[in-house]
Amino acid sequence: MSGADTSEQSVRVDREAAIAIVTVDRQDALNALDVATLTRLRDELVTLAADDAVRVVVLTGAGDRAFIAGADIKYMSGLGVDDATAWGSLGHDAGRLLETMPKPTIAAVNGFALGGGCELALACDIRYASSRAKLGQPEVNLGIIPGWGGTQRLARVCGIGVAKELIFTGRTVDAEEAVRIGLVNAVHDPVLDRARETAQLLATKSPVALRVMKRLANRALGGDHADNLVAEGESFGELFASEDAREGLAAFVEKREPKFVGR
Ligand code: DAK
Repeated sequence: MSGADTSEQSVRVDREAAIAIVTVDRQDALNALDVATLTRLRDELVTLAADDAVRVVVLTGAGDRAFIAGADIKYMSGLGVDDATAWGSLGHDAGRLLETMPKPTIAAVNGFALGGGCELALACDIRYASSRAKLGQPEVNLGIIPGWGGTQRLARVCGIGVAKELIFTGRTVDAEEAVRIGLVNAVHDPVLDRARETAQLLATKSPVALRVMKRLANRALGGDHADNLVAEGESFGELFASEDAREGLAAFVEKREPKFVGR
C-alpha cells in the first residue's frame, strides 16, 4: 500500500484532561480515509489504548459535513487483491482497537458516516449523531461489501433484519431513523458537546470497573451464554481486590464522592 504521507494534518488528537478527542480531518474528501490517514488513525488508537492517563476516547470528523464518508474510493479503485487484503486488515485493526481498548470509546457522528465511516462508528461503544448526520453502508453500490466489520457489527447493534436491509440495499438513514433503529444512542446538536458530556461523566467512574464491564459486554452477543455468566461472576469477585472497588464502597458508606485511581 502506498500514499503520500499527509497524515500529520489529517488526524488530530486533542487531550482535554482525561479525555482524548480524535478528529479525522480530510475535509476536501469529506474525511474519507486514505492509507496515510487510516494508518495514522490506527497508530494514534494504539497509543491511546495504552495510555492510562486517557480514560475515554471520542472519535469525530472535522467540519460540519462529515464524520467519515468511508474508505477513499479513488484510492480503492486502483487496488489489486493483495493491496485490498492489506487495506482490509488496516481497517479491521482500527475497528478492533475502538471495540476492545480497555476504556470507553464514543463516536460523535457530525455528518456523513458512510461505509468504513459507519463501520468505525459501529466499533465504538457509544454513538451520538448530529441532526444532519447520515449513516449507512452503501458499499453494495460500488460492487463491494462492508469489509471493515459492517456485516457483523451492524447486526449486533441493530439486529439482523435491519442490518440485512441496510447492507443489501445500501440505503442511508438520517439521524431520526438512526436513533429509532438503535444505530445511534441519541441525537444532539452540537454532537461533540453530548459526546464530551458523556466522556466527562465516564472519566469520573472507576477505570477498572469500566475495563471489566467493556470486556464482558463485548462477549454478550457471542460465545456461550452460560460461560459468559461464569466469567462475569469471576470478574465480580476479582474486582474486590481492586483499590477502586474498596474506594467506591467506602465512599458510599462515608457519604462522600469516590475518587477512582484505576487500580
Ligand atoms: N472517497 C473519496 N472521495 C470522497 C468520498 C470517498 N468515500 N466521499 C466523498 N468524496 C469526495 C468527493 O469525491 C468530492 O471530491 P471532489 O470531486 O470535490 O474532488 C468531495 O468529497 C465532496 O463530495 P461530493 O461532491 O460528492 O459531495 P455531495 O454533497 O454531493 O455528496 C456524498 C456527498 C457523501 C453523498 C457523496 O460524496 C458520496 O456518495 N460519497 C461516497 C460515499 C461512500 O460510498 N462511502 C463508502 C465508501 S466504500 C475493505 C473493507 C472496507 C472498505 C473497503 C475495503 N477491504 C476488506 C478491502 C470500505 C469501503 C467504503 O467505505
